[in-house]
Amino acid sequence: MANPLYDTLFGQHKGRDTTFLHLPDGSTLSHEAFLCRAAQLAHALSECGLTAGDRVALQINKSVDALALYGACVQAGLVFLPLNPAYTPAEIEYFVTNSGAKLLVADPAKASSLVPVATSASARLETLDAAGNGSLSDLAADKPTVFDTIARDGEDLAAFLYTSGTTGRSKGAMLTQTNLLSNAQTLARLWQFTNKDVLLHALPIFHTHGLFVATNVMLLTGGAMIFLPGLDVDQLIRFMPRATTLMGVPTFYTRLLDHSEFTRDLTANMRLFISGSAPLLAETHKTFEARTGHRILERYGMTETNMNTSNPYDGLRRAGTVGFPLPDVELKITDPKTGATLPQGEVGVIEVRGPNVFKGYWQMPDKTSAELRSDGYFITGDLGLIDDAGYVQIIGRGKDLIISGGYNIYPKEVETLLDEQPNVLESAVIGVSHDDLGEAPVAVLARSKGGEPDVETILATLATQLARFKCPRKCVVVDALPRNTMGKVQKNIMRETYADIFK
Ligand code: MLC
Ligand code: AMP
Repeated sequence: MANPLYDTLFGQHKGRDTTFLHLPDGSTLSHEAFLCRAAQLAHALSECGLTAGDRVALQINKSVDALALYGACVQAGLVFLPLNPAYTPAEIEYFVTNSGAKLLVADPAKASSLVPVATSASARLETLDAAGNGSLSDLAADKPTVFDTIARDGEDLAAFLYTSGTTGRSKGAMLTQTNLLSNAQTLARLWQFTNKDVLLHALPIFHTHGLFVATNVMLLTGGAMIFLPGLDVDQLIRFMPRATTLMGVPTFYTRLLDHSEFTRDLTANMRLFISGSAPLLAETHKTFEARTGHRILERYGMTETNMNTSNPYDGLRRAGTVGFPLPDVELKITDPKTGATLPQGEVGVIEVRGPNVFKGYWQMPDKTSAELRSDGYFITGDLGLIDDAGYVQIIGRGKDLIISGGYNIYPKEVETLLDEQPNVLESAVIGVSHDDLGEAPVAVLARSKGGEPDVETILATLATQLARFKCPRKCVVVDALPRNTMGKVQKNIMRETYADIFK
């Protein structure tokens, strides 16, 4: 029976003893061994009572089993819903409840704090740690290493990735098999991946970049990954001579450039460095080329759309641009007020259409119709233009969003909590330029009449409710937030005022 995503990414490798994963301890895992583990986990998921279309939420550290669980979900027709291990139980509760996930897979160390979450969401709780131990692993241990793949078609859902909104709660972006597969096929062709490639994989696998762009392309083409738990630049340097490609957020590249052992010689075996998820400064692009002789290939994507544009593999990779629309993606720049298409060179909202564009937000028809036009164009909320040579440039964001080290922070979510704190009249959270993370959140608190906010206590309170990466790195207290004559808070003025706060 057909299951296009499973058959094309995973099933094609059945019986192949080629290396799929190189692990930091020197061990390797073949494609066949990986498929066997995924099949055992698929049996374990079935034993948990899950059937096609059910959501599986997981908040576990990056590991071989975490990746095998992705394969297991695809094979069993389940919807894969990975969550950042940095999220607090309060954040997880929303995702599990909203998605109606039937199963939550957690790290054993966090399981006790997630029991109330699972109970209130009526989800079953199983555990799995980075070493492959836990109750789900126990269930999988004695299972057969083959599993009858559940039939699915291209329109069936394969994954939910939650993305926050400028207003209200996070939205579950529903991604179909075709969304994922078409994008992997396009990228693999464009970036000329083959089974000879070895990708240095140091990204998290709960976001589009590390999960779909990196992993799906490598599965599709049969190459191998040096699979690292996270970004440790010493490790990148150690493994780089054995790799051919790297995908990273801009912080990867600025940290590499800060390392004295990152030299042209070290990159001699590399054929491609790819950057995305946040703007790569033209300066970083140029410094990188001067140091290594490689021009970083920058591309642009989103949770809702996978990848939309890419600089060319052959041809000029233009610093400060995200290249051309992918071959199967249509892109236009529109007037934010009227939706009319703007001429080349003018700044407007970037809209995209193609097989990569998601199906909508889970159980949020209003939000879906506000962002996904009936003709299939998705309104990205990014502001950009198409330059004279056809390259897309991202100029800014129409949405109030901070991207810190490739993670999205929606100021509204943080401001809502800050506004509830003692002696805070109101707050504004802004993104300020940060050498390492690109930008980082700063909170500006307006004191209430006669009161003084206790910044330290406020930050400590926030840390119990929000993932650490969302917590402001600096907090300033003022008498009043700057407002324009219409009474609207002027974040641009605050961004200027505090521009040097991290210098
Ligand atoms: C970690 N911390 C961050 C942070 N990452 N703070 C702000 N922004 C970040 N991105 C905080 C931790 O909470 C901790 O705080 C401290 O920094 C050290 O944590 P760490 O885990 O040791 O950090 P580090 O390993 O240095 O991680 C930095 C990073 C990582 C940049 C390598 O954040 C990362 O891998 N980012 C990639 C994100 C990504 O994959 N995005 C793709 C989205 S998909 P404390 O207080 O506890 O000390 C997408 C679509 C597309 O956007 O186009 O690709
Ligand atoms: P996410 O919701 O996490 O998928 O983040 C998607 C957002 O990241 C996009 O809407 C852009 O604002 C931003 N983004 C992704 N790639 C790039 C890039 N190469 N340059 C600038 N911004 C980017």
